Amino acid sequence: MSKFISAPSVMCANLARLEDDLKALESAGADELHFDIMDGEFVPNYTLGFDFIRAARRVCQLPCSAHLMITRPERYIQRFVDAGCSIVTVHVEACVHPHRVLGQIREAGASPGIAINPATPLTKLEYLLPLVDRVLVMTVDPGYAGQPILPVAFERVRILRENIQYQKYNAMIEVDGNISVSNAARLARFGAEIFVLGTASIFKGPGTDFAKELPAFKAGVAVDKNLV
Ligand code: S6P
Ligand code: MG
Repeated sequence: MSKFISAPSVMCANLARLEDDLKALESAGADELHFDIMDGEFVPNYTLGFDFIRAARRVCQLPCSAHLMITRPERYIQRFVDAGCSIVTVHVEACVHPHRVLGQIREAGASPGIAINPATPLTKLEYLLPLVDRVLVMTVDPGYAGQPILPVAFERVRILRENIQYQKYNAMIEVDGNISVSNAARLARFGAEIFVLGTASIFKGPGTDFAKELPAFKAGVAVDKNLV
């Protein structure tokens, strides 16, 4: 049976009450925290940084995963690991020498991931798949929460999963962007195992009851998976 790893997107939390939200996510059974790091250049937005991750680590024990939407991420790998990230994912479009950057992440003691935008050919990943623990397939153009899914995402996950299986690699597939119950179910059928949860799933605004929303989301996906 395929895995189901839930990765709530911290940028969608109530930042004014971060500690409450993180503790509630942890006790609701979230598997890891997804931190979106944006530099205003690779994507047209700014979000979280080192001190923010450090602060989250002080109040919550969940593994921290950094999704780096920044140009030349090799400059900051060690600092994200030092801030407490055990998973670091860089964009294939943002690295001039991705083999080197993925090696840097592994050497720093973290688990490397490679992310890919919806318009980038999957063949760009061909020589990188043996080096990563996960591939983050963007299902929207990165930069903002609350966007509609790009339908091409489904086919991309299916093709990538077939390729990973055929080559006998171990990389897991993570999906990010409008991961609603029905989209998650379809993506799971096609081979996704890590789901970034944002406004389309469990974040319903300040005061969200994660003890209710997270199990409801998982149950909904389990039901829908048999229907799609
Ligand atoms: C967006 C970022 C994502 C968002 C997530 C929000 O570029 O990489 O991780 O936080 O997509 O989810 P939703 O459900 O609002 O699309
Ligand atoms: Mg993300």
